[in-house]
Parts: sequence; structure tokens; C-alpha cells
Amino acid sequence: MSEQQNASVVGSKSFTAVAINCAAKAGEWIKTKLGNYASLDIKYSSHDLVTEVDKGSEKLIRSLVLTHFPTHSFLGEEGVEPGPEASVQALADVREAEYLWIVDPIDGTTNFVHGFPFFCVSIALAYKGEVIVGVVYDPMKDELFVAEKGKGAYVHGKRMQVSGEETLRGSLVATGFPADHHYALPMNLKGVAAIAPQVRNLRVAGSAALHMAYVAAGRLSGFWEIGLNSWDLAAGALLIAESGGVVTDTSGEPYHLGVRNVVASNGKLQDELIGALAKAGAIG
Ligand code: 2AM
Ligand code: CA
Repeated sequence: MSEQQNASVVGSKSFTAVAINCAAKAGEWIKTKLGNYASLDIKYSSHDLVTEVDKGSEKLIRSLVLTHFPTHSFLGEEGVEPGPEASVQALADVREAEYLWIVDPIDGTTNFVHGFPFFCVSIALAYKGEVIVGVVYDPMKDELFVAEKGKGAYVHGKRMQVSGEETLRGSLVATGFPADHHYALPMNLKGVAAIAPQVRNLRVAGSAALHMAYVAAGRLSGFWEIGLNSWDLAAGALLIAESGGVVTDTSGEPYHLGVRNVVASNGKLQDELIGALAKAGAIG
């Protein structure tokens, strides 16, 4: 079914227009709630937080998406039970859907809770398993990163291009620490110990989706992280691909929705980054 033939589209808005509208609306609302929310829940462990704002943001996005596209499927972080097994199962349940919206209503919830201004809304649309629209919105900087498959990626309406560093030595690389302290944390720490001495510097700012957007924009040379979910990565993966970069799993296989251990870069650093992680036993 082509976008034009979709008779149930309210006001016939394009997929990308709806994604942008959802991200902007949710982002603006989240911003008003900074330092001003009532309840904080512990999801999986004391490191895995969720607020009513995560839930409200997801509800807003879900109802807007389904108003425009009632036949589409929807996978959002807050609709899934905590823990890696439930996340893998939730993706498996909808992965074959023709149109699948993959949404992280706040990526960087820990930052949001602490008032550290580095979080975003991440919205992707996959068609038969392939991401065709990716939007990441940072409400604190009012930055909207948008990509359409085959049509490039943009921030502030300007085409994005990954950075040009040829080697790790001159590069700025990011990673992260997801909530799983049993498996993912030791693996990411091993990676940090191996990579930090080889790069210009390392950043761990707490939002995988925003880190990915920064790789697309050329602000970071690369990013890797073990133990992520589809909603952390789907939009950012298209942003990077459409900005001339490369996204794979930690074995170097091309990105797909099931990737949980990710390596992303300007492309030139990809092999060196994967090689260094592999040598350190840090690929998960
Ligand atoms: P979140 O804020 O949406 O939870 C930090 O390194 C990154 O890990 C963030 O993008 C964060 O997303 C993500 N993250 C946190 N807890 C996670 C979990 N239990 N599983 C997967 N990703 C997680
Ligand atoms: Ca989230």
C-alpha cells in the first residue's frame, strides 16, 4: 500500500510530517515537565527509571500516529515489560508488520530525572522491517533531526554529513551504560578501558538516540554500546545511514531492527572501532 493509496490517512499527512509533528509535540510537552513531574518509578533496577512523563509522551505519540494511520503497528518502550527478554519478544511480535512505528518517548530518562539537559524523543517508521523515516528531537536545544530513506538527513533544515576523521586517534567517540548492570555494564566498561586511550576523547552523555544523531551530524566520530533496544536505535540508524555513515552490530553485520549491540561511525572508523572492541573482548 503506497502512502498515496492509504485511504485512512487523516488529512493525508505524509509519514514524515506525522513523525515530526509527534516528536515536536511530545518534546515540547516533556520540556514543560522538567523538574516538575509527580511520580518516579523504578522499572528494572534502581538504574532503570520511568516517570509519568515517559508514559504520557508515549501515549500522546501513539494516539497521534494511530489517528493518522490506524492500521499501522506500534512498538513503544513504555508498552513493554522491563528487561531484555521482554524487549526481544516485543520486537519479535511486531517485526513482520507492514508498517511499524518504533518509539522511545524519552531517550535519556535518567538525564531527564536529574535535570541534565541531554535527552530526546525518538520516532522511527519501518516498512517491512526496514526503517524508512527517522526523527530525533532534542527539546532543550530545539533540534530536530530528520531522515527519509533515500532522501538524506537534515538538522535545522540543513543536510547532515558525518565527520571526516580517518583514525580513532583524532576522533571523538561516545558510548553509554544501559540499566543492565549484570551483563551490559561490564561489557561496556571493558570497551571504555580499551577505547579511551585510543581516541581523542570519549563521551558518555546518556542518550543513545541523541548520540546517534550526533554521529549523523558530524559532532561525534563514532558511537558504540552493548545492550540497547530497537527504540533506542531505529531512528538514529537511518539518520546516520542517510548522512553517509555506517551502522552495524559489533560483529560488523549491517544494522537491522534486532541489533542490540551497536557500532556506528562516519564509516572510516568502523573497522578500527570494531577491531579494538573485539580485541578487548567487549563486543557482547
Ligand atoms: P532510556 O533513557 O530510554 O532508558 C544510556 O546508555 C542508554 O541506554 C539510553 O539511551 C537509555 O535509554 C538506554 N537504556 C537504559 N536502560 C536500558 C535498558 N534497560 N535496556 C536498554 N536500553 C536502556
Ligand atoms: Ca526511553
